[in-house]
Amino acid sequence: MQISKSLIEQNNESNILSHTKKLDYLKSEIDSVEAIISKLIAFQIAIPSWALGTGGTRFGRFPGGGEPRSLEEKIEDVGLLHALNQSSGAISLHIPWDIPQNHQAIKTLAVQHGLKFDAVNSNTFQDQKNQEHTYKFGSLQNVNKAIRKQAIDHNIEVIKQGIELGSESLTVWLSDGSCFPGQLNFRKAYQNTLESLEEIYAALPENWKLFLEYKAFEPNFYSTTVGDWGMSYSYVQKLGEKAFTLVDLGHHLPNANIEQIVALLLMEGKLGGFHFNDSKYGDDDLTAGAIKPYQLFLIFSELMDGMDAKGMNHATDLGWMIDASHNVKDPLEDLLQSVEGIMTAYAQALLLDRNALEIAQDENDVVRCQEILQGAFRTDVRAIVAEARLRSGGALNPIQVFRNLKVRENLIGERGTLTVATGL
Ligand code: PSV
Ligand code: MN
Repeated sequence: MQISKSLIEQNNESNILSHTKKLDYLKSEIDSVEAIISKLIAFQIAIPSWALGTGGTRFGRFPGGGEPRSLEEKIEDVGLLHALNQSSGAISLHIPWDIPQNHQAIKTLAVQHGLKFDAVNSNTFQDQKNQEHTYKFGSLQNVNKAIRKQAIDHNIEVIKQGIELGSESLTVWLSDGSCFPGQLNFRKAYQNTLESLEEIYAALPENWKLFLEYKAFEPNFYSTTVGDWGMSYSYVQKLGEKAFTLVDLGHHLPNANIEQIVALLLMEGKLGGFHFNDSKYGDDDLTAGAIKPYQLFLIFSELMDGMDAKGMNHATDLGWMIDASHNVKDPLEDLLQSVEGIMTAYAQALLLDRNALEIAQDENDVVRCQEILQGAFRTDVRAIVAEARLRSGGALNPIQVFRNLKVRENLIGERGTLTVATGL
């Protein structure tokens, strides 16, 4: 299914009056509205190929039907999102879930939908059919050299796939670790992992980046070999200038101060990118901004402060991606909400009067600091975000259009009710 521009325009017409009223009000209150809109238009958030189907838990899965059955259909789904919001212009593939049969045809299809290929992701956390060695006791950390080599070779193969598609980064997330005290020698596991990563790093093309994602626990429950930002930082620091830490918002211990982590990684030149999602308890992979929108805003405030201090380009100098999926929403509606949540936090952070905040900080005026910060957070910027979509040819209200056009019903008609997308 494809959504035509004229259908989006028709729907926009029914919303334009109330939208213009809200936008005019914001323009009368805020000087920087036009500058914020330009930045929002340039900002794109990559969609993970594995979030297009219904996620599940180990207790069950309740698919809604019409899920993409192939890489081609995953690209079509991201194309639908991008047509609606004009902010999801990239897809991130997970190998081997998404191995292209014909790279040129896949690239052409992506271009037709206005999409680029974001980071490619390797998978050494599952055993694949016909795989020689098991990753039960880890991959890059494994005590067995042949297993480490198999995992290294897989990552190098993923880089090759990415080169064919025009991707420019590899994200490595390892489930490596241990479930019980004494199971693993921490120092040996670290050393093996580092040496394995060095071999993968050596296979990176000149213009590529390697993102090393950390996670506190799960599936290992006693130790994780890249368990937090400090560990990831220590590896990427040793690997070299093309290696960076990737922050997945759900991968911290409860109440971690993620905005501070982000600020320091950025200051050290080692922040590579994000996997956005939200959570209450663990790696819940819920819609970005659904549970802790203030945290998302604070993260973006630190990002803007740190990126501007280094003269970085907001749109291109970090990897922006969603990593969410779950059981009870339509996955495409959920992704539309996640993108909206991220754009809202970005717009609010752009609104923040950082000069005023700095003066208040330097005067230790804690009350004023909070007033300034929360003044930006509590501004309803939805009309600004919608205007950015409108100007780039998207929908004022993407979910309303998705529902009015019966996109899910159409996808079920095309693909059937029993489809299962590959991936988690
Ligand atoms: C692991 O929990 C993770 O966040 C990594 O990014 C994986 O590649 C992804 O989820 C998919 O399982
Ligand atoms: Mn992730």
